[in-house]
Amino acid sequence: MKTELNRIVLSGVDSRFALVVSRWNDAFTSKLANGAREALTEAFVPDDAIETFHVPGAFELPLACLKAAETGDYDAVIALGVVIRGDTPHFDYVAGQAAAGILQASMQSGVPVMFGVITADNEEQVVARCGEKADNKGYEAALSAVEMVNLFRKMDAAKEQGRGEGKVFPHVV
Ligand code: INI
Repeated sequence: MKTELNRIVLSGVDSRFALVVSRWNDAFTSKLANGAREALTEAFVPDDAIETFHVPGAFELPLACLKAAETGDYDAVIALGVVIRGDTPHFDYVAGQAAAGILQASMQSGVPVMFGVITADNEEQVVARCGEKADNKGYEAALSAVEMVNLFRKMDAAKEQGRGEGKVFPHVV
């Protein structure tokens, strides 16, 4: 089942985002980047609040994401890549390390780093995930990035106000 998108009103106002895009399978990753930009634009993020960086392949995404996150210039980082099983016998290494490294970049920096990487058995599956809006993994990752930024703002605000003994949603038991 697909992630339910647009389930809440998201605002990316006053937030900055970094897109880290793999050049491997560029014909597809460029579509992911376009999808991500579209989602950010719809969340009221101006163009000049979106920075794009390119890396050679998905394996290089984690380090570049960590570096971007550690600048402190971005509220969230969005990693975009495409790894196709048919292309390489080391698919599992590239895809697995990209996923693990992206999570590590997030945990290490404390900045949300989104996993906008398509891992697929063949090109047909990739095409299906590079489409429009909810059918575009970049669009989905960017919406999730905005959601995380909103959540962190809410958590920070609640902490500052000392509400609910540290609970973000004091009404939730
Ligand atoms: N990188 C990808 O992003 N996708 C792939 O499908 C892929 N294949 O098939 O090998 C790929 N390999 C390159 C890898 O990400 C590194 O750039 C390379 O190994 C240099 O470190």
